[in-house]
Amino acid sequence: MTIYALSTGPGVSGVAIIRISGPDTSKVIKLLTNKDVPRPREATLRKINNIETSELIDEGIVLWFPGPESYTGEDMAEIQVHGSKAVIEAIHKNISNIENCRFAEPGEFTKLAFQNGKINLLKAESVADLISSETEIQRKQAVKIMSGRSADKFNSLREKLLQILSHVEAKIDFPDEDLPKDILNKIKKDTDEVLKDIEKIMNDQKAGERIREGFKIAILGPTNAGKSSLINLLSNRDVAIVSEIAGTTRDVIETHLNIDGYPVIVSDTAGIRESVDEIEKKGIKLSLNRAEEADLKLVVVDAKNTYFTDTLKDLLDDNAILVLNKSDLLEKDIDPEINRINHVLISIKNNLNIDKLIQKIKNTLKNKFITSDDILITRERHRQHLEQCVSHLKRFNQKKQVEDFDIAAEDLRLAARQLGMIVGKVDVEEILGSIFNDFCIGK
Ligand SMILES: Nc1nc2c(ncn2[C@@H]2O[C@H](COP(=O)(O)OP(=O)(O)OP(=O)(O)O)[C@@H](O)[C@H]2O)c(=O)[nH]1
Ligand SMILES: [Mg+2]
Repeated sequence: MTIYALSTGPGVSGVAIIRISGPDTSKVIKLLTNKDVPRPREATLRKINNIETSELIDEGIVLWFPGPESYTGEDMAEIQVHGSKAVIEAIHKNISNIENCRFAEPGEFTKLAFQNGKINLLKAESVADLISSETEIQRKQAVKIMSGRSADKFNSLREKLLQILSHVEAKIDFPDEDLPKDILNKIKKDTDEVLKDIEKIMNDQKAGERIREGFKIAILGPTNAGKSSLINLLSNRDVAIVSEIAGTTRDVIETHLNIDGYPVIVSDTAGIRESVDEIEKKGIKLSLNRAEEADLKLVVVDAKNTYFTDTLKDLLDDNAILVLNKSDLLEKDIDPEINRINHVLISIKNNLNIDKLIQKIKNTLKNKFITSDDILITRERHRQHLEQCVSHLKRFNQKKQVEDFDIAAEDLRLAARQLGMIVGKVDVEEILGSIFNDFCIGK
């Protein structure tokens, strides 16, 4: 099958690129241009014609990438035309009428690249991450994974396991043979090393996933404290309704922001108070759920009314910043007991100390992402394979006795397989769908 799709963004643009990949690519180009394919990888101006009527559709650049030296590994071409809906549609329609040609599925070009051994699975995922990166730190992370550092690490750990496995298998295959005495100790020591390495990789506070998905900040506190006013201020637009009526916000309101390159998802929540209203009670429950999931809690309280219920006290842990709002209304000093807690005193109304609050948020983000240089895990999928690997290795270590050796080998094999699945070194058909479905068409 030969596939085709628009690879540039939809809508009107100066230039649009249509990509074609598959065995009939050269036929497509010949039919559309009425000429032979251009020289490989040389931008060549061609007239693109309607195949049936020979009527000119547009003029553009044709690039010919004969396989296997192409992105997908197959014969490929790119047609660069004017980015008009009508031009793109006309070209698509013409290609669709050619035998064995069909519109590409989301991520199919990259999937082909992986299947044809052009890139590994981690690189394929990082292509998707780079395309969807919105902040600088996300871009940097995607490019780093793309360069292959994580793949190298996971591959080397897998190689180590396979090496240990060969020692174990030697022992199984030649049970009577006198293997060096210390071989058992070495096997144990080597697996322990791999185990420690993996546990270290996993002990990353999920920074990689946070960078990819966004750092979760929940705004919490009693009713009327100014929580919705704060989310509006941070996002620079009216995302939530603000009113002097206590209990205005009922649902969780979420907005994605970029704070100094760090991607964050801020949620405004229902004010916490004793309530008999069923809907409000549900809202408060959602608030408390958000508090649990959050990487950082902003507990907003009215500065002149700082009575803390037990629920509010519970929220103020290491992952919380206490925000005392409405400083403009403050007539006397803050309650000395509250003053002792680390806090920021602000007035959203008068725009006072907001920069200080943002600085405090930024510092927290920086501290959380401080290990960003060592990040190797960017998706839950990677973490799950590593967890599985660790549990197989632990099982293997328990069976270190000579008698258990043949079953122990299976644990090692399974552990190595899990590492292989991260990079895509083993049969991974089962996970392919879920990965490439996240892509957009034309990638
Ligand atoms: N004086 C003063 N009023 C403020 C300040 N910040 C917010 N307000 C007002 O306080 C009231 C409540 O603000 P909201 O942002 O709706 O409060 P909330 O915490 O979201 O309230 P709920 O959704 O009911 O839980 C509104 O009338 C705001 O205009 C401030 O810094 N100073
Ligand atoms: Mg509100």
